[in-house]
Amino acid sequence: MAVERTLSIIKPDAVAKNVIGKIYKRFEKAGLNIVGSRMIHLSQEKAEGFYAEHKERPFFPDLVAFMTSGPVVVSVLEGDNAVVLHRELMGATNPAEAAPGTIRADFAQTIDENAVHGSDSPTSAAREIAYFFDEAELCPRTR
Ligand code: RTP
Ligand code: MG
Repeated sequence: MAVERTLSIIKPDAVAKNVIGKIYKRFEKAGLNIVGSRMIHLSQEKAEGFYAEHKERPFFPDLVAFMTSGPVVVSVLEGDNAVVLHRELMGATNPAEAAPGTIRADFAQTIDENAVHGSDSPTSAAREIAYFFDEAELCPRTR
């Protein structure tokens, strides 16, 4: 299977609940390597740019308000089939529909505050990783 990279965001609700470590543990247990990581409090402009594909959707203002409500952890995950594997670990967008044992089932309450973001395709992943990280900041494993 192809080694891929994907962008993870641990959203403000999950950071506020102090479950960064529990979420990272799931990535590591699944064999995803964390090759970039940073905590950041998104500005309105940065959040709007990140979610630009949704800017005409009715939920966009609430989404941006939520994403700027507190700090987030942005990470680059690397591994076989990373994009799909990460989405499987996250579970469905609406936590009420997320499979048992997924991050959203266990740590999210509502569709608006759903704990994590993950790139939805390798193309999105490339854009989203470049939105937060320079290539030189990423640290692939050497051992
Ligand atoms: P994300 O981009 O955050 O990883 O989530 P996703 O792919 O599972 O869902 P997406 O369709 O990209 O939507 C982005 C975020 O917008 C909020 N949303 N609210 N009220 C609604 O119908 C609705 N739909 C989407 C969610 O917080 C979702 O994570
Ligand atoms: Mg999405």
